[in-house]
Amino acid sequence: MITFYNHLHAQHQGKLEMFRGELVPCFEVPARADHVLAELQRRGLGTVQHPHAFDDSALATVHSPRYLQFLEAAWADWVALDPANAARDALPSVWPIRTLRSDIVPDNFAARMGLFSYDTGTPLTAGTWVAARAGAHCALSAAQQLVQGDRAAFALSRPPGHHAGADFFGGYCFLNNAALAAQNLRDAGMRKVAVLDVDYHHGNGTQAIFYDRPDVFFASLHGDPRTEYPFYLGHADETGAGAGLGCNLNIPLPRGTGFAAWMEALEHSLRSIAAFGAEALVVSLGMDTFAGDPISGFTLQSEDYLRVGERLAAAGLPTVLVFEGGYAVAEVGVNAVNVLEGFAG
Ligand code: OKP
Ligand code: ZN
Repeated sequence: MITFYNHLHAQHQGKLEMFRGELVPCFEVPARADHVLAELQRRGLGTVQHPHAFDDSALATVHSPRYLQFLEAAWADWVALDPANAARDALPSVWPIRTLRSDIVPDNFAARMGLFSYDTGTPLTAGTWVAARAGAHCALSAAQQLVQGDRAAFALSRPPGHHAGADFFGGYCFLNNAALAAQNLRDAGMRKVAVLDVDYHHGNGTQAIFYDRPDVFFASLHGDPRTEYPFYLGHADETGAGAGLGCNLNIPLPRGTGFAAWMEALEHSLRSIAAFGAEALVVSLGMDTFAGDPISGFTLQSEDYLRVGERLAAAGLPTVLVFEGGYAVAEVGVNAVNVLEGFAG
């Protein structure tokens, strides 16, 4: 399987995120992707390429024009506020919650940050746009590989994407790589596509993007949002809306869930995807289900990921695997590449 590696990922390197009233070092660090690349190369699992180039219109298949304009200009706008800002990342501090207006894009940069975000854990940095865009191109390149007839392709990128919505960032995510891959497959003529999100955290961005769509099924198994990030989406009663009713499946699982129960939820998801009649599969491959993950609560072991890869392959669909979370940095390479090795059989 070909890997499209985001060679520009390290340009996004957040310093601090807000956690319980203080700024703490970011969990989402460049070393994560470096470990996956090193392990891939160590095992010789397929070729590694840089992403193809795409027009910015490719990002607009999922994201709104005003959000893309904001994101592209954000760093320059931040530094224009105060030249000293060049030494620190931008974090939002004010949001248009219920009863406030989201239809007017404010001239004030802090207000714009809040309009297009939902948490204080996602620093926007000097290289965020360049890195996130190249990451999106990895996902699009992987989708194109399927269109050309490959069985599977891997988008090895960061920052992750599944929390990013059509017009907002958050949860360490800026551009929704998995959604872009799924939409690309649709645009290339695949009639029905499924996104399966196995990251510990619910993929609220991906769900929202496809929620009323009958052509893209979204399935996710994740920490119960009653206690786990992103808290405000990911419940079992979210089954889709309008023409998309029945095309969304959430399986929230309690903190402490182990491999056997997790695997049952995976089975359920894949059966639903088969019943939907998907012609291709996009996997949001978060590795933060690992027992050693510092911000998550499931207890999967490294060898379990070989079984995960085998089960994903057994679905028999052309598959794009998109790297998402996983913050046990020293183990994330072995764990992710175990999925790929299991998949390759
Ligand atoms: C991104 B992905 C930790 C707070 C958690 C957000 C978690 C985002 C996870 N101190 N903040 O789904 O792996
Ligand atoms: Zn996650």
